Amino acid sequence: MDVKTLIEERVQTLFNLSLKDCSDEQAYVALLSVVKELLEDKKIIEGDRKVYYFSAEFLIGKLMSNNLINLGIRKEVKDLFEANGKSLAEIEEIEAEPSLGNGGLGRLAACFLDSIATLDLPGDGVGLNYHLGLFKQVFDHNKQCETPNPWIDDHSWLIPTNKHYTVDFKDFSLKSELYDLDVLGYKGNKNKLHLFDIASVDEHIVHDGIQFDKSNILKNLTLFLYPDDSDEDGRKLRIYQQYFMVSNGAQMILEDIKKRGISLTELDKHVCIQINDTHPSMVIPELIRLLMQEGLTMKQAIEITSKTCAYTNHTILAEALEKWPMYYLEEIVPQLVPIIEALDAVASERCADEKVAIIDSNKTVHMAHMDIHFGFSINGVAAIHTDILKDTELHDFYKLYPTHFNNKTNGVTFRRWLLSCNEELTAFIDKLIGEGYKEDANKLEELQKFVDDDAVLEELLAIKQTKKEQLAHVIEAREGVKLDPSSIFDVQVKRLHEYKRQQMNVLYIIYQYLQIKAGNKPAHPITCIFGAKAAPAYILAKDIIHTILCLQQIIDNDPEVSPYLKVVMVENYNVTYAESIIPAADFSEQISLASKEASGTSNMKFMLNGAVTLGTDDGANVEIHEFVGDDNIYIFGAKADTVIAHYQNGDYHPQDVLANDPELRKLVDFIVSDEMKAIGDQECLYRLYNDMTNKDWFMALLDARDYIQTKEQAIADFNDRKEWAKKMLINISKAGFFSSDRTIAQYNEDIWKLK
Ligand code: 475
Repeated sequence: MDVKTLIEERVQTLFNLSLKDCSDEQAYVALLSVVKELLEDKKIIEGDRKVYYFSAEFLIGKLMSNNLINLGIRKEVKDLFEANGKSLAEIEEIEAEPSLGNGGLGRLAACFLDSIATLDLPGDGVGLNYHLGLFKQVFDHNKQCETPNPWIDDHSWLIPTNKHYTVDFKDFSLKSELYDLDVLGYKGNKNKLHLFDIASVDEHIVHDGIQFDKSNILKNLTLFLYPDDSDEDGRKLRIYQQYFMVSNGAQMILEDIKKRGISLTELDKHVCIQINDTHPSMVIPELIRLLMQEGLTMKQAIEITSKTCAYTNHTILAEALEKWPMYYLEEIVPQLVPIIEALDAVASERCADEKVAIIDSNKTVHMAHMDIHFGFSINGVAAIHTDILKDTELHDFYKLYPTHFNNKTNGVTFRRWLLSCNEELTAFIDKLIGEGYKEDANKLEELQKFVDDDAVLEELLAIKQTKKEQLAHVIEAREGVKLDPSSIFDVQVKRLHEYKRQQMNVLYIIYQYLQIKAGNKPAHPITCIFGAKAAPAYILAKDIIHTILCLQQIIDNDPEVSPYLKVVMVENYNVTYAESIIPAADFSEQISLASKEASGTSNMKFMLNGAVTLGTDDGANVEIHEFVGDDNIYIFGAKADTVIAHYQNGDYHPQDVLANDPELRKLVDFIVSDEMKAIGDQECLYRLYNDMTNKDWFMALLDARDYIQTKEQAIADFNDRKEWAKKMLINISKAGFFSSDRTIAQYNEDIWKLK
């Protein structure tokens, strides 16, 4: 039966209505039920060897649109709804977005699952089923507040399985429940995302935002992703979550291997476990423990585990590398302690230097060190990042295991970040070069031949304009803020973190505001769009949000300024929001302090959608720069080696910069000006001001001057529409390398070695 008939009949059976007469909700429910069935019928990708991607986060976004694309039926369904007076886009809005991730690392995991299935490789995800996600951000009095983000209802994509495992903690055992999600490859077969849960979780224990009793593990284990770890109970809860995840995953893998009649001594030939940053690192001692329980010696178990596990590092920020006091582990998972001690002993035989120890002299366990000593591969996520790991951050490990280090520059799935979110651009590219690029992204290079074709350049600008108008509608509906789609859309969307330097962007806004007040209008009106959540306990990040929101208000209320400058920070930035913001961007802000952003992945999504990068030579920006050339990117700021030298010498002081640049001082001073204090919270504003002028750990003031000048140049260049359109076209044509299909092919070639 064809899809159209299936859907029409489903509406009839479920609601006794025709498609024309049913509500959008009913249409959604019927569509979901049909699509789930189509997925169910798809073959599971099989192979002798399989990868398991262990990750605390899978920021999968809504699934309907992607599933329709990968099933190859999106157009049909869209037409059917249209013929019945409905809009597929509006129906897709009904789906709740699972907020199972923070940012880059979690979204990368989701892109990877899509590409693994698309390349027809056997590979599943292993994670947790957080009922209330990360949190939902709401703004109140220009401040971030956190509320629960429930996403599971009767109409979710989760498939209950009948699989259960027992996970032992020191004081009690938990029986797990496993939910699966189907992950369908583009026009292909499927893999699974396994999300573990427990039945006793109780959403009613949450009060006052996202507060809850952190010690009540039975009720809270899978409530939230990364609950606030600013206190001890919060940190212990993270260990409970992490161990629960890896123990379930490891048990599931061993069960499967035994079912297949394979000897556990051969595990490494059939299984590869990719450890996504340090949150799943306990899988190493847990796997060793389980193998020993099955009769292997410790030596055998260590050897097999080391040949099975591979580790990806996503950050050099010390605070993000998990390390736990040994007594936490003794209190929660004492069964791992003798194993970790044994691993530490083996590691110190290999090298006695405390810098590479698993357990340091303070009895703290370094998870990354365990991953490196007892995994067979360690990779960074962009060329410069891997070089920094080898040369600086993990140099002592590199000396020990030079062949284990490798780079895998990140990528993004073009199914979601082009085909699904930018139908207009997709259709245009199809028309210009055919659809071959959908299977081989490098074919986007063929767009180069149109670089002097005026009609093509004009159409590209027209599509961008359409996407900007669409975004303006979305923002007006959600935020009540009206944007001018003829202004430049200058976008910084990502987690709020000092190293990403939203505060430097703030200085630009203040600069522009003061210029306009002084009678100097910008070369072109500009709209600065922000989207960012701050970790609930990250005070300074919240101060930056507060500052942005106060600026937004001041500028909105100033008729002298608002025709030329607008600021909008959208509430609860998430994958769905990104899907309408990114296609509408003119400038892609990638302004982290060089050396700090491991890769970045929104930079790739923006370039693919024809935005031009304004960024530092950091992360994957470096590779984007190489691909597009100097003329099609705006690079500014200190280079990584300069920054690293400043840290080593301890010779960066913001006051030195300010002493030499009185104009810059005026910009910083504005944060605590009368205008700001009239509407803002003085404590927040002064805290940020004092930090920026006395500490400025991520050197925003060092690069601010260069940043402002470079951005002014980009604004001026934007006015030459034809030249700008060429930059857009070249960016799109060079984006092919940043497809996660390429990244996954490389993981497979060098690490996983699946058929
Ligand atoms: C990098 N998240 C990006 C991206 O590789 C990079 C850490 C600790 C606790 C919770 N979340 C984290 C990250 O470290 C993270 O998201 N890292 C990001 O990984 C994918 O593109 O540069 O910052």
